[in-house]
Amino acid sequence: MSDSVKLDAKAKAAETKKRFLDVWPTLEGQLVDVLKSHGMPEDATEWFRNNLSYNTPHGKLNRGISVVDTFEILQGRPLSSEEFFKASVLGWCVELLQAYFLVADDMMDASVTRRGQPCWYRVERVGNIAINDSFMLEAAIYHLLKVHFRNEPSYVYILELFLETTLKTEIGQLIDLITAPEDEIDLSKFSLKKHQQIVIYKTAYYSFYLPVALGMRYAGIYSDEAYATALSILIPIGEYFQVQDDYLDCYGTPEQIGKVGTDILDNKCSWNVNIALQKANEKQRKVLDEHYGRKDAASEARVKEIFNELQIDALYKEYEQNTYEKLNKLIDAIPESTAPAQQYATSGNVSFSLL
Ligand code: GPP
Ligand code: MG
Ligand code: MG
Ligand code: MG
Repeated sequence: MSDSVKLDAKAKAAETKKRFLDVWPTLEGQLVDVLKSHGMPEDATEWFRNNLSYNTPHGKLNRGISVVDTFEILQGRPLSSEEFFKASVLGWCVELLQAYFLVADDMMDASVTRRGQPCWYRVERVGNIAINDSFMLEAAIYHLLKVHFRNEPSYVYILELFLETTLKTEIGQLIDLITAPEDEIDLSKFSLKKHQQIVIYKTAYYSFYLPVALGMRYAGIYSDEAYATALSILIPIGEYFQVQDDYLDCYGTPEQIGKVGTDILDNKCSWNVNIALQKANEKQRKVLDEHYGRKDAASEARVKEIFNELQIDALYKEYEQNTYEKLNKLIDAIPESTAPAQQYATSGNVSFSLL
């Protein structure tokens, strides 16, 4: 890709992000109005507004914008304002799903910060109310879909996509959690196979397949084969993305990732520990057995020392390069007939600026 084409793509992405963000206040207003229409007191409407605005619009927004991009690529022309707005509603519903998951996930993982601010449950006066707040973020999705999509032929398909993806993600979260019991640390239960199953279910479906499938449904695509092709690429991309999340949990700075990693303390079946278990000698394995998943900073530091001795950092870079090449091959192998209109396709290599 030439420098000027790259610049054009960057400018277009910045413009799309700005237009996407501009849609949010309208949707937030419509959601807060629901409580007003039920005659709720001011403190309840303000609570819901804070819940929405604290937890929904401050992320990277890749998932939400991906719906808009998919829809536009499939149209093969710039979107009208109304089309942009409606595709953005679907995108914001994906961001609400993500907000719902993150508020709950941070409680389950005992996390401290998210997107550079305290996790919602750690905000003064919130605490366990965050459980109900996460449910309300989920309910917000179905309200917006009813308001904006009830008369669309794709309505039921869109509902089905949200519901089925939620179930898959919750199954993924279940296996993530029960593979990481707090009181029964047994590293022999971990494996890369198990890790792969966890990450596909807890992350790949909702983060990568859902946004693209929504764009396809709204564009009126009915071919099962087209969805199967999308799945065959997007699940491996999602798997890569969660391996990167696991890697950064240990090696990313809080400034870079907006959160403090908890995977070692939480006894998580993460990519780092699985690779470490494959490479460790007897002595290193003993340290991992004694210190992984213990809720103290000294044990966490001992595990990090072993990770450094085993050069997990370099092994991740190698994994990343190999995966990048594999994913590009998968994309190149898609038959031309299923490829979208050329001038709007993000043809060539996948962009990995997924953070
Ligand atoms: C990422 O796991 C997966 C999720 C956020 C899905 C949660 C699903 C629920 C049903 C609650 P993670 O814990 O590694 O993410 P992070 O590192 O961002 O905390
Ligand atoms: Mg987490
Ligand atoms: Mg988690
Ligand atoms: Mg993580």
